[in-house]
Amino acid sequence: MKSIKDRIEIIIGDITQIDTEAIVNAANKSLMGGGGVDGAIHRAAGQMLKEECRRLGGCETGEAKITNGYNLKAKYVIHTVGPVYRDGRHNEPELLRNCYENSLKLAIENNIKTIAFPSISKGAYGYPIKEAAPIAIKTVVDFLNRHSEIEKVIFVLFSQTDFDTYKRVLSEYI
Ligand code: AR6
Repeated sequence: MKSIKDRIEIIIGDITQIDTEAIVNAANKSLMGGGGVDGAIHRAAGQMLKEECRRLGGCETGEAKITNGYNLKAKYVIHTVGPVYRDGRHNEPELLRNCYENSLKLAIENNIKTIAFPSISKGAYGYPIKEAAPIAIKTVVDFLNRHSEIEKVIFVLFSQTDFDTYKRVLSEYI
C-alpha cells in the first residue's frame, strides 16, 4: 500500500489536459456550463457533454453527479457544485467538504482509481484560498486513509499562489 504522500499530487496546470480517469468540474446547480473551469471543461469535452448534463436535471450544492468525458482525455467528469462564499459562517466549510467527499464516493462507485480536482469555489464563488485549501486537503487525506481503492488524487491549481498554499497545507497536514 502506497503512502498518502505518494497518492496525492499537487500541480499547476489546466485540468482539461489531465489524463486521470476522472476530472472534477466546479459546476453550478444547473450543470449547463458556465465560466472558469466549468467553461473550459465543456469546451474541451464538446457538445455531447452538455446534452448528457441536460438529462441530469441539475445538482444541489455539495452534491456530485457523473458523466462521460467525451473529447477529454479523462473518461469521466464528476460535476460538483461548490458553495458561494459569504463569510464562512453559512455552512460553507461543510458544503465544500461535501463536494470533495461526494466526488470521491462517486469515483469509488464507478471503479475510478485516479481523479483530479480543481480548487472548487475558489474562483467565481469567492472562497478564500487560505480557507479552501485546508478543507480540500484534509477531506481528501482523510478519505484516502479510509479508502485504499483510490490510487491517486491530483490537485490541479491554476496559479502559483494557489499551488504554494496547497503545498504548504499538505506539508503541515501529513
Ligand atoms: N484548470 C484548472 N483550474 C482552473 C481552470 C482550468 N482549466 N480554469 C479555472 N480554474 P471557478 P467556482 C481555477 O470560477 O469558484 C462557473 O461559471 C480558477 O482559477 O471555475 O467553483 C460555474 O459555472 C479557480 O482557482 O469555479 C459556476 O457558476 C478554480 O479553478 C461558478 O463558476 C475554481 O474557479 C463556480 O465557481
